[in-house]
Order: sequence, then C-alpha cells, then structure tokens
Amino acid sequence: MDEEKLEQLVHEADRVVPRPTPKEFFRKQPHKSLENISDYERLYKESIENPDGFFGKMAHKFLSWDRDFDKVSWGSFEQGDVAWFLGGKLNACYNCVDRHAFAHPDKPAIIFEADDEKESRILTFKDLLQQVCQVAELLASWGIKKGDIVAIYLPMTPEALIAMLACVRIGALHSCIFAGFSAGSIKERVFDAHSKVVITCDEGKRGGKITHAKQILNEALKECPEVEKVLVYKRTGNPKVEMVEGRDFWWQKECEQFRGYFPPVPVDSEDPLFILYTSGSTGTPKGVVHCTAGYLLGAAMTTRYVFDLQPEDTLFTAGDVGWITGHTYSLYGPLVLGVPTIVFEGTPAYPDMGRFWKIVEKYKATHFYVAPTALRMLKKSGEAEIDKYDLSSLRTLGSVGEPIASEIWKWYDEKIGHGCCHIADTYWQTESGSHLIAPLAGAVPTKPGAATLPFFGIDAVIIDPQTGKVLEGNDVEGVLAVRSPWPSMARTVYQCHQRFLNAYLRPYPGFYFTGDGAGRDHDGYYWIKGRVDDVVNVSGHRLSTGEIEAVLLESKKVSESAVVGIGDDLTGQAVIAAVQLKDSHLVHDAETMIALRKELRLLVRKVIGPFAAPKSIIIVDDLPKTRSGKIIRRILRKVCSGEAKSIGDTSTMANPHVIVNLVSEVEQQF
Ligand code: 6R9
Repeated sequence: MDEEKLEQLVHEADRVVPRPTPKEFFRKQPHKSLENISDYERLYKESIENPDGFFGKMAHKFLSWDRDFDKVSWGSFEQGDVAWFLGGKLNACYNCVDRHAFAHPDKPAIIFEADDEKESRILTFKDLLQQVCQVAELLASWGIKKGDIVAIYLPMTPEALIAMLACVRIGALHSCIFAGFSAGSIKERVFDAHSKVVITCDEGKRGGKITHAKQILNEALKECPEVEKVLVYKRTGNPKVEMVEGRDFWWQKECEQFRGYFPPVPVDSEDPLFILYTSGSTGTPKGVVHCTAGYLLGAAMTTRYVFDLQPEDTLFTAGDVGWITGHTYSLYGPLVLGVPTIVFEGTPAYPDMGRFWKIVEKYKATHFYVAPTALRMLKKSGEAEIDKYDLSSLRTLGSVGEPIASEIWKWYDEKIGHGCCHIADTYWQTESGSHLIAPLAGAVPTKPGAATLPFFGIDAVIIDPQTGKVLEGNDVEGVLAVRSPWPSMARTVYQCHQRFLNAYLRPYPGFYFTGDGAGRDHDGYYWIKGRVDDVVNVSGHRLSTGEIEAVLLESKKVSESAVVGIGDDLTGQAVIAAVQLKDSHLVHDAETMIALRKELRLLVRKVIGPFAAPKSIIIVDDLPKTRSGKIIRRILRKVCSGEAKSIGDTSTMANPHVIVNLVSEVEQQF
C-alpha cells in the first residue's frame, strides 16, 4: 500500500465512529460468546493482569488433556525460553477429531468443494477419524515417530488436512510446503527439516487446469538424498505421472491394509506440533516452530471469540494449508471446536466470479474468511455474480494477510454482508500462531480498515523505532511489538534459536517485535501500516526481497540485483526488480532485453514459485549506490512508485546520475 493511501487510512480513523456488531448478527446467533465491549474489557484486563489464571481456565475449557498441566506459564522474552502449560500431556489430533467423532460421528467435519464441482464430497468426523488413523498407522509402519518432520506438498484438498492430522496423531511434525512453490523452494525446505517422508499427490486441479505436483516434487527430490519414501495421493490418475520404484507409494493402496483405528500418542504441551517456513528479512526462509498446547489453545480461542464460531456453524476459510491461515483457520481452529470446515480446491474466478458466493449458498456457510486481494478482484468484476446467490447464512466476514482499505471493507460489509455481519479484520502472523489484533464478534465495535483492539493476553505496544521507547497513550505511531508472551506464539526457528532471538526478541529487548509499523488512534484502535523490513506482501503471500534478489543473481548475465515492493491496486504490493548486467553493452539491444526479462521472470518462477515472479524488471547499467557500494533500495522504490520528484537528499550517493536513467527505464516499462 502506498504512503498516501495509508495516510488517508489513518486520517479516516479520526472521523469514524466505531460501529457495534449489527443487531442482525445476534438475531442469527442467539447464544453469544460475548455480549458487549465491557465483556471484552473485563476479560482482556484479566488476561493481562492474571495471565496464568485466565489461560489456565481457558485451557481447561477448550482442550481435552491426557494429563493436566502443573504450571501455566514459564520463561520470558529476555531469556527466549517461553513455555506454556508445563507438565501437561495431550494430543492435537484427538482434540480435533476423536472427541468430536465420539460425540457426533455423523456431523460433517470437512466439506470439500472440488475445483470441478462434481467431485465435491463431505467427510464426517467418523470418516475423518478413520482416514487419519489409516495414514497415521502407515506412517508409523514406515518408522515415523515422535519428533520426526514429515513434509507435505499437497494442494487444498481433504488429504492435506488428513496428512497433517495423521502426523500429529503419532507425535510427528508436519511441514507444509505451499503447492504454488517450485522445485527450488521445496528442496530447500525438505532439506532443512531433514524430512525422510514427503506426502503429495499425482496432480492437482485448480481453476480448470492441471497442476503437476508429483513432477515438480520429483525434480526437487533429485537433490534431497535423505528422503526415503513418498506417499502419493491419486487425484487425477494420469498414468504418465512418474513413480520411483521402492520410494513412491500410492496413498489409497497403502491405506487399504489398515483397519481405521490407531491410538493417538499423547505428547507434552511444549512438544512441537509443526513447522512452517516463512520469509524473513534475511537469509533463507525460517522454519517457524509451533508447540502443541499453546498453539491449539490460541487457535480455539480466537476462532471462538473473534469469529464467534459456534458448534452449529460452518466456516469457509478461503486460504491454503501452505500458509498459516490454512493451518489455524482451515484446520485447527474449526476442528478443535468441532465445527465443519469448507476446504476449497479452486480459485475465486473459476468457472466464474461467483464461485465463492455459490459455495456460501450451497453449504449455508456462516463464516467467510479471505485475503483483501481476492476481495479487490471480486469488487472490480462487478456485482452481477454476487446478486445471484443467497448469502443470508453469513454472520462473520473475516479479512487477513494485508491491510484492508476502508473502501474494500465497506464493500465487503455492504455487498457481501448486507450490513448484517460482523466484519473482522484480523492482524496476525505465521509467528503469532493466531490473531493478535482483531475485533471480537459481538463485543468490539469496528472501524473500516482498522484491526481494532488486541486479543486476550496480547499486551500490544507501539515503540518509537528511533529511541526504542514505548509510546504511551493514544494518537501515536511507530513499530508494533508485544510486551509479554502469549500461548500460541512460535517458540523458536527450527535448529536455529539464535535466528529466532535475533529476528523477534533482540531488536527491542524485553519485547516481541512484529516487523510491522502501526498507529494507535484516539480511541486506542490499532491501524496496521505494513512491514518495516524487507518483506513484501503480494496478494497476501509473504516474500523476502532478499530471496528474490539471490535468485536473480543466479543468472550468469546479472551482476547486481535489487528488489522492492510497491503499491499495487490489485495485489496490494507488487514485486519490482532492477538488475545490473555483467555485460552493460547488452542494455542497448531492445530485443535482447525483452528476452532477458522473460528469462529472469521464468527463473524466479522456477526457483521460488509463480507468485514471486517480478511484475516488472528494470534493466540498467548501474544501480543507485552509497559511497560504500550498498544499493539504495529506497531510491528504487520511490522511482518505481512514480515519486521520483520526492527522492530528497542524494548527497550520500556515489552515482546520483543513475537516477535519470532509472526514471526513463521505469517510464518505458510501466
Ligand atoms: C496471517 C498472515 C504476516 C504479515 C504481517 C503483516 C501482514 C497480516 C494483516 C496484515 C495488515 C492485517 N498482515 N494480516 N497487515 N492487516 N489484517 O498473513 O501471516 O503470511 O506470516 O504474514 O502479513 O505485515 O506481519 P504471514
């Protein structure tokens, strides 16, 4: 989002009066989790003043334990040794599946809406238990045990959720790799986690097209000698898909041999539940580690209190298990509460722009959760496809992944929610495990575009980045941090605790640093302004500029590269790359340049994934640099955002003359 828009957003905060949850919301759902703002204030105060009492109570309310915990919380940000519910034992799969299967075996658990509508199906809690048990027993028979990390490279299908649950049933960790990632990214993740088993499918279906999961994985595994076995779900049955004898096994065939019950393995509260790789500002992606009890409690509590998800509801999270939203709000949040989750394989635009709304109508979804990027696209495409469907089942509409502009918020409220829904802009991160700042349904009045108030136990602070001091009071702006540990926060970076400390706990000692800028307005409401580090957010996908730069440098023709994110109407931010060539004479040959741009874009697609490909590539004979030779990305960002006139001081530059060249390149390209 560009600065002007953000300013606009923040100024709007001054004018907007918070809107209470619409009355219609309560009419649709008479037994409420929370009734008004005082409910929120009372519980929030308790959660901050007496976290052990508060979360101890919540952990008994929401989770089933094999052994009760002895101590609620332990450790500090200073020491980096945060732990919750010590001495407790539980199993996350039991909490998400067994206990609901025993109580309501025939209740839908996973509602699968396939890309091709005709292939849709519903799995009850009983079905889910049986299928999870079969995969769990298979993995156990392959020698997978507590603490092992199983890589999962599957698109949004029930099998992705089943595979994840099967791992945690036997105490193994899942490491999901987004199905849009290419061979290079898969290799990096499988390698780093020392995964011996990978679970995938032959092919996927998305937007009417076939995706080639197994073929891409085969490519990646050429450089992963530790992988011993690959479990392949037969999704399309294309006989051309290459299987490696002795390594690759068909899911359906292998599972036939197991009866369908396999006991869950109770683990310690602090035993890791999963790892998920995410982009940071430096180096390779970080394997963020989440632990069992705290994460599961955060998922349960936020799903109940932010969304007000009740047992008779149906949640449609239009996310992907390759990202944290899919983990917490497609799988763990709804299932730990025993609520059906809609798993959608396709895209919002296939076969037409009405697909999301058709799904809502078909399954009478009460809750819908999506990234603003999809809303922007759907808003642009007009209302005809929305008006065709009955959306009156909806009660809560959520937004996640990037700031939601107030005009999109209002459109969501009016056109999709018909003014009757709670609109929840939820701010959180892979590392936070669950919502950090979000309006609690029924309790916290909303403002279009604001993430509103912190969730229970989140002692949010705004810090002045220059002085490192906490800014007290309202009407302040700075970087967002958290003062004390919360149950669902990540505990470490896999095999590199120093990286965890350096990224989150060292920048402002005594605080957890989010990496985001934020403002707190006169009502104490939080407005998230976006990353203050080198992370870009394209359509809600988190990317590191450094990673893309490193890929561009792999090309033999490139000597220097600089990547920045600039505001984009559709995708929130767009990736722009500037490269300097080894052979600067080439720059003058237009045709060669067109071919080179294509080549570089392809390189990024191939190594990281299609969603990381730069929108534009600027080829220059020199990049703006400091006298010590550092690339000045700020200047590149300004020029690419059309703000060359406000570049400001260039006296520290070694080569100010390059700006003219850069501007003309950008003008030609954009
Ligand atoms: C859940 C998720 C985290 C980063 C985060 C921030 C941005 C997420 C947001 C938001 C403004 C919101 N972000 N939600 N910015 N408003 N409601 O997206 O996790 O992929 O780790 O990204 O996304 O910049 O730091 P993740």
